[in-house]
Amino acid sequence: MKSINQYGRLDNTTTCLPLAYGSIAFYLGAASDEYHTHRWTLYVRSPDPSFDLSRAISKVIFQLHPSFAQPTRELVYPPYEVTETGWGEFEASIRLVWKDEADERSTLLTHGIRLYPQRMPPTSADPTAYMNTTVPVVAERYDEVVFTNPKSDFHQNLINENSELLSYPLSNETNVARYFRTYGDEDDIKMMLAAKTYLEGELCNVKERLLRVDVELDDVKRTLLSLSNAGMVITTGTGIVGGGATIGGTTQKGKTTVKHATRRLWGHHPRSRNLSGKRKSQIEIRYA
Ligand code: SLL
Repeated sequence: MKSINQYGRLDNTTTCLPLAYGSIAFYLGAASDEYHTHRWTLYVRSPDPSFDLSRAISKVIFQLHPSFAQPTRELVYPPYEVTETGWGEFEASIRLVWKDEADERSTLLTHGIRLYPQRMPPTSADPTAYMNTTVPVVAERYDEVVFTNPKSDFHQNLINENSELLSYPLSNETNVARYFRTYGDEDDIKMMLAAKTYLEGELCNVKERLLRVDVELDDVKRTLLSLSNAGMVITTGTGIVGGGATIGGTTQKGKTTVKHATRRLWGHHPRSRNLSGKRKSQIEIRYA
């Protein structure tokens, strides 16, 4: 049982409110006015599409770049969003003003509105070719606001399950809500599995490369051995650049000794784990 203190707040309690906020920008095409090349929507929403964010928020104040007419935009009702046309990227701020019953200070978020895709295809000679009028540039962040020892009523209001449908659309813009990404365990697990598969593949490649190098090394040694048997004095040193590990054989005149270091996949010197280091062979041949 949670205890309520003299300020009407719950002791030893935190309430977590997940949020998603960001921008979705559409390029308006080559024929657009140079000051209005993009149409973008800046928004804050609940990552859970069935949660009514107005249960927590009394208003959202978006602060745009001063080049916009009336750069301060206050939204008292959801969906909390501003749609504009413009030409440039800038850092907007989003102030969340909590319900009076929360008795909490407002929370300030910042978001860099992005209009241009981050990566341009390297082969495109035409800079507008990578700008697409149908696929928007989405920049969204997931975050959680944590209320420490919240007011009891506010806490109850946030944790109560609500299976009713929202009384407002997720966005007033056609084409925006469909780009809202979903957050959930299922997606996270899929992402982690994909990452795991990728890493396993990379590991396999590295192992194969190491095995190939080992085979090459054996070839070099065999060649050296046959040369030395043919009457040459050879000294060899083979190591990993920067790692300093030496795996190799020594051959003396008349008597041949080849020291075979046991080589495991990762080498036997801790620093030979530096896989980016290239193996370097130093071969010196002197005629007897
Ligand atoms: C830049 N630092 O230089 C940024 C500023 C400002 C963007 C970007 C105004 C549109 C309008 C607009 O797009 N401002 O005039 O309505 O890139």
